[in-house]
Amino acid sequence: MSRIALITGASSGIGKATAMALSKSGIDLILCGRREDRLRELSETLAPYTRTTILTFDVSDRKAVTHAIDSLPAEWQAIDILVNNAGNAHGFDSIEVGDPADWDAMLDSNVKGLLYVTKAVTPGMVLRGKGHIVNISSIAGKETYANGTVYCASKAAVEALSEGMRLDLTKHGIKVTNIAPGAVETEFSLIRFKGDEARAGKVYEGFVPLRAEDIADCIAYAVLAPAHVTISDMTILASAQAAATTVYRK
Ligand code: 8X3
Repeated sequence: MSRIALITGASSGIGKATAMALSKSGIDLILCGRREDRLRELSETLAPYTRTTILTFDVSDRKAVTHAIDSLPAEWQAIDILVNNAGNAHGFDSIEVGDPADWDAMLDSNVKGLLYVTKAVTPGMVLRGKGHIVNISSIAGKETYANGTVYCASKAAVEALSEGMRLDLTKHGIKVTNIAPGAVETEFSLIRFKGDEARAGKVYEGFVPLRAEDIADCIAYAVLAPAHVTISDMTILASAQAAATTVYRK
């Protein structure tokens, strides 16, 4: 029987690339996101490879998360793999001028949203005595950089949550993998800089950034590892990147 994976933030970037990668291994997919049109398009692209279903909700809306996941038809309820990918950076400011609305948005999706989805999915995994949770953290969860304080704090929380989930859930046969990407060229910087394309483009200038597919390959590797192997942590940097903000540009 094929496995079922639920991916949050599946409409673009790392989430979408992960859906593509897992579909090639015949894993059935629950594609979650806020943009239904994009999810439908992805579902059609994946149709030759695997079965998919769509859930439209915002991870930061606790009731909507619970309602959406509880409403899954019986054949989709036994989720084997949860990829907690939804999250973003909002704003790039020194702490004294940071916008609390940006802080709320980051903590609500990157931390609380991840928890809400985990809460909706893990009881079933515990009952079945198996499962795999993949949390998408960041190099920013391991290093704090100026102007990214709250984003970094939100990802440091993801690091702690991955560790804690592993402590709580290993006894139930559930694996936990923490994935920490460096500079990946997606909509990430465009959202961080609120649509300023020139500023976002500069982040990836003069070196070859990671592609969403590079991270998806790592996620697929962790998910497809043999039953007795847990990939607990992976940090993936662009080759020109020595640390979060140390990038050698040409
Ligand atoms: C994104 C990576 O280094 O731009 O999570 O903060 S970084």
